Amino acid sequence: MDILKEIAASLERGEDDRVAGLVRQALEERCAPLDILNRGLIAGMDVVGEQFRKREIFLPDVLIAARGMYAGLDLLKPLLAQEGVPSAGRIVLGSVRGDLHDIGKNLVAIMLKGAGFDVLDLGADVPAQRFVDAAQEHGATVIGLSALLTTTMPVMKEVVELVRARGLAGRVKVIVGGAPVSEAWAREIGADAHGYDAANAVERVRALVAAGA
Ligand code: B1M
Repeated sequence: MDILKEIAASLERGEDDRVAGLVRQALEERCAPLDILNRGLIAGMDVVGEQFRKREIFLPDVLIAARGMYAGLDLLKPLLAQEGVPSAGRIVLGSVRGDLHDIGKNLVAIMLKGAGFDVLDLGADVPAQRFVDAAQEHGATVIGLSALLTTTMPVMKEVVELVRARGLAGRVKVIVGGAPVSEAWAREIGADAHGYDAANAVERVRALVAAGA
C-alpha cells in the first residue's frame, strides 16, 4: 500500500506509535511534509470524522485518532515551520469559546510561524473579549478565529462586533476558519477574511497585512 494511505489507515485504527513510525519512514523516503500532512494525517482524520458522524465509532475513538494526529504532527512541525525568519506581522490566534477542537488551529499556527508571522496562540475555548484584549495589549494587527462546531460559530460574530465597538476596525482585521465556516459566513458577520485550510490562511493573512491591517 502507498505509505500515505498506510498513515491514514493507521490513524483511523488509532495506532499512534505506528503513525509516528510511518511518518518517519515517509520522510526518509523523501515524501514532502505537506503531502504527508494532507494525504496521510488529514485524510485519515476525515474518515474518522465521517465514521463518527454516522455513529460507527464513538468519542473515545476520535480522541485516540487525535493522539495519532499529534504523534505525526510533532514530527512534521519543525519541517513545516522554519525558525528565525524576521516577523511578517503579529497575529492573535485561538479556537473560540466553547470549542475544544484545536488540531486545525494548531496547524494554522505552525504554517503562519513557518511563513514568518509572530503568532500569539491563546489556545482553545477562548472568549471573545480575550482575543480583542490580547490584540490590543500585544499590538497584533490580525485576529485569527477557529471554530469546528456550528454552535460556536456565533462567537466569531461577537469578536467582530467587539473589534468595531472598540474602534479598532480597519486596524485590527479578523480572519475566520474551521470546517463549518465558509466565505459566506465570513461576509455575513463582517469578518475581513476566511481561510479554507492552513496554507490558504497564510495567504489570506499575508494579504490582510499587505493591505495595511
Ligand atoms: Co469533534 N466534532 N466533537 N472532536 N471532531 C467534529 C467537528 C464533527 C464535524 C464530527 C461529526 O459529527 N462528523 C462534529 C461537529 C458537528 C457540527 O457542529 N456541525 C463534532 C462534534 C459534534 C463534537 C462534540 C460535540 C462531540 C460530543 O461531545 N458529543 C465534541 C465537542 C467538544 C467541544 O469542542 N466543546 C467533540 C469533541 C472532539 C474531540 C475532543 C474528541 C476531538 C478534538 C481533539 C482536538 O482537537 N484536540 C474531535 C475531533 C478530532 C473531531 C473531528 C473528527 C476532526 C477535527 C480535526 O481535527 N480535523 C471532526 C470531524 C471533521 O472535521 N472531519 C469533529 C483535522 C483538522 C486538520 O482539520 O480542524 O477542519 P480542521 O482544520 C482545517 C481547516 O478547517 C482550516 O485549516 C485546517 C487545516 O487544513 N482551519 C482554519 C481551521 N481553523 C482555521 C482558522 C483559520 C483558517 C483556516 O483562520 C484563522
